[in-house]
Amino acid sequence: MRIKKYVGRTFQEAFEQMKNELGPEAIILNSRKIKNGGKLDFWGGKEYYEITAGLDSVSPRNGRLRGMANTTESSAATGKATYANAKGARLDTLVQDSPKNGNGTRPADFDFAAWEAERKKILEQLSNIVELRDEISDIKKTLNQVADFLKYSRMPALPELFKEMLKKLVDNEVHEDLAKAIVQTVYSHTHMTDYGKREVVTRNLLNLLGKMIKIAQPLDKIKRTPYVIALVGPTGVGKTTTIAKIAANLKLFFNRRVALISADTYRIAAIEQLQTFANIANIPMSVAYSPQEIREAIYKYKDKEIILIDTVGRSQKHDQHLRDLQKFVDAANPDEVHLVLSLTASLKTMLDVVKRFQLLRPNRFIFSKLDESIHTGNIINILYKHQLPVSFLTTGQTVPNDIVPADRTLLSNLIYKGVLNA
Ligand SMILES: Nc1nc2c(ncn2[C@@H]2O[C@H](COP(=O)(O)OP(=O)(O)OP(=O)(O)O)[C@@H](O)[C@H]2O)c(=O)[nH]1
Ligand SMILES: [Mg+2]
Repeated sequence: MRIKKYVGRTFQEAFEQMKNELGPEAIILNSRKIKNGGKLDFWGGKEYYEITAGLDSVSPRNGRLRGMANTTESSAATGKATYANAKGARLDTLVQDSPKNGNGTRPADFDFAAWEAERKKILEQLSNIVELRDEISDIKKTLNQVADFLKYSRMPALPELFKEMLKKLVDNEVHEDLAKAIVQTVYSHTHMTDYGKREVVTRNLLNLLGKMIKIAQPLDKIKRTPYVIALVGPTGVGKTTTIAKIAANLKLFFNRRVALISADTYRIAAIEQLQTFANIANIPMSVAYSPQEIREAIYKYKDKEIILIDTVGRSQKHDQHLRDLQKFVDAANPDEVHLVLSLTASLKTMLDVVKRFQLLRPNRFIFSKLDESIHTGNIINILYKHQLPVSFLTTGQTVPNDIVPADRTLLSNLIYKGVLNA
């Protein structure tokens, strides 16, 4: 196939050139409107139209083509040709001279004026389509530029590694505004000569994330006894399982005297669940059916070092349920209240839970179900808004193994890379 470009001040002008040179077999491969035409700007910054046309073979009629300058050869099997054919861009009817009889004369009744008018109309329509398409593509371009501007407005010309870092944080669901602020801070704390050093840049980021996170004092280091800890949170986030894991670890690995209280009188299965574990691990356990019974149970375990209280899971949407739960927690007067947040929940849900559970005055976070989570960036989203220390992460259903005490390095890696050990 021979391909050539035609340029005109109007679509029609370019089209006429094409028609004259290539004749009725021509196929329009592409057409566009060009503004401020760069190197080709011989019309002084005005718009012009460009038609890229192709011709399958050289016929006697358009034999001129052979000697044409700027004509390029290309395979007939190119995607463009297929595109053109598929679009039905064959313009025989337009390019043709007016219909003729076999002897080369026009039929007597042929209305040349009407034929010319029709031909002109089609050309105008074609020209309008090209304009419209260009306008849409201009709008698209502008929209993309606006979106990019909004995204990166406060971070012009960031070095590549920082842009990559921003993308990775956002991919891991760190809120975009927060991710930008983080990257900006890392950027301003990185020496210019280190902008291209991945190791240095990553270390600076992990250090910053580490500084944004508070870590709870490890429970095995607790001195004041009995130390009372309650776990609260929405239904099914893993409170009871986590209590069992904490209790087992404190007893088995740190040889601490531990006791359990179940205040989940709403679900009989919950009591059984914890009781079964307590029996196996040989840990004393009491059930409290009222706030008063919680006080009694704590008194009963006054010689223990750590008392862990399991509470009923409550939807953050039920104010009355939360107020009932508050009475139990207040009665226990706990040293620590750990709010368990499942990492499988959306940021919106997690933030709503944190807000509603303020009633119970939590002073620690436990992030559960890390193994099922796909957006660990939410950890920093939460911690940035609510500056509570993190005590544990839970990583599966197995008691007592699937729990990890919070740690700065581990959490920073998790937020940035989405994995525990990287
Ligand atoms: N994948 C995964 N599942 C977990 C984890 N922790 C708990 N689970 C599971 O989540 C489900 C609910 O756990 P529970 O410990 O009963 O949750 P809860 O918060 O006490 O639930 P309620 O008392 O009903 O509010 C169980 O199937 C657990 O095995 C975890 O870290 N990862
Ligand atoms: Mg439970």
